[in-house]
Amino acid sequence: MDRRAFFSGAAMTAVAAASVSKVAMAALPEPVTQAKPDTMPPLVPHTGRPYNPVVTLNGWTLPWRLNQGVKEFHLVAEPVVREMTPGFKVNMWGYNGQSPGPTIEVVEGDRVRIFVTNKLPEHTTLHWHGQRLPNGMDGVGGLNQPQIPVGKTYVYEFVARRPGTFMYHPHADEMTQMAMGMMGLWITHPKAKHPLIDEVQRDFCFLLNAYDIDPGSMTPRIMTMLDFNLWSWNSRVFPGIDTLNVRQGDKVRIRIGNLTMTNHPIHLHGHEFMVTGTDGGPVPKSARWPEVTTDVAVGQMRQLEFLADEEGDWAFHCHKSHHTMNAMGHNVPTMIGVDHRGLVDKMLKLVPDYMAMGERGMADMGAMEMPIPDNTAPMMTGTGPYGPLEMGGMFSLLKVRKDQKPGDYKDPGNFKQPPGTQAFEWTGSLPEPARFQAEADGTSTTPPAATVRKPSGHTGH
Ligand SMILES: [Cu+2]
Repeated sequence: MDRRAFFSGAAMTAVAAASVSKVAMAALPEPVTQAKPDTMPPLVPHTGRPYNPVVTLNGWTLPWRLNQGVKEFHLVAEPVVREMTPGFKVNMWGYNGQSPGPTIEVVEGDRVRIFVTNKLPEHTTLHWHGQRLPNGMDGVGGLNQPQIPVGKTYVYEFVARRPGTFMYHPHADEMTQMAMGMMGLWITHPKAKHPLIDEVQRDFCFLLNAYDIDPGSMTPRIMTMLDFNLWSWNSRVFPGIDTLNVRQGDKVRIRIGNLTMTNHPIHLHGHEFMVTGTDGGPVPKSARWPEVTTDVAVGQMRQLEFLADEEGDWAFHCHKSHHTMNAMGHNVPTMIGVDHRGLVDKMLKLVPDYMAMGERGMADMGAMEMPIPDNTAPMMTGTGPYGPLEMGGMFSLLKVRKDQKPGDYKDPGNFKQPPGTQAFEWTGSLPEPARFQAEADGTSTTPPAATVRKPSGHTGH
């Protein structure tokens, strides 16, 4: 085994496996793991109070066992390999086989016990973002509890006191552990009809996260503060993010938590939504207004709700244009308008692979899919029915279909626009451009430059 492979994974696995004995694990709820990056169907509750379960994009919900009225879960913090998009695998840290960890779903009033086993190469804790709980259960290592040493299992116990969308993440060496992908979602469903929580047909959730991974490498750089190059939803980038597939007329809820280092204005096409909740709880009806974009700031959760009444394939993405791209260099000069003629031949003598790029904009990149190192994602990629989408990162689709069956989350394929409802090429004559009429006639009503009186009493303009 070469040195690099030894340090990249094998050593960590060996340490972890040796340090948690089988006997110690036997009395705990069986740790369930999941390696597939697909969106798993909702986990319909088999015990306890019923509720309408959520669907975690490219994720899953952790099963529990009911032990004398207490819902018991078992999270295992461990190194994982996450496929961010087909062809691109990353060494991350996560829970139960994946980053993010599985979603935990409970009901308001549930007594909950979570076993947390540490199979990382360093200590960790778990913090339950947004929960009302006893101070000693809040999970800030060194403050509320000792750190969970390597190989040990700690138990957290509390009552899920208020309904809402929450998150979990370590509060121990946070910079490293969150940069490596340690996080998950927590949903507390209301125990009865709630005046501020509507019933919905589809309830999706995902976390916003970001990584800095050099093209061709497999492990995130953990010291990065600003210049991340992979902007992901549940540690997946477009085209690896599953689409949100709904039936026309469904009431849809999407819960989005942000555990990156910057804000993300999340934008939905074709519909307007209301923000019906935050990690502080449901928003009073009088404080809601319609939006098509809502900013999800760092450490926040936003819960969007809308009626999916327009058929089609609607883009759904972060509105920061650099967040809908995959790994790239940022030190490329803008070449728009630069005349490359003659330059290519000269450059080819010096640099055999030289390629002129960007003189007409960067759209050529979408179609070119230029050669890239193994194990990364093209900067602009994905193909739709009409050509390259020129997207990456935080981008997916809301697919609204008349014939999507209730409870069916399968991708219905591309939307076929009905005849006469799609933008088309104009082939008639084009009129000559004319100056704006008032300006051309000299009948402009623009007032003459104003005279400004300066404080000193002098006039100027
Ligand atoms: Cu963004």
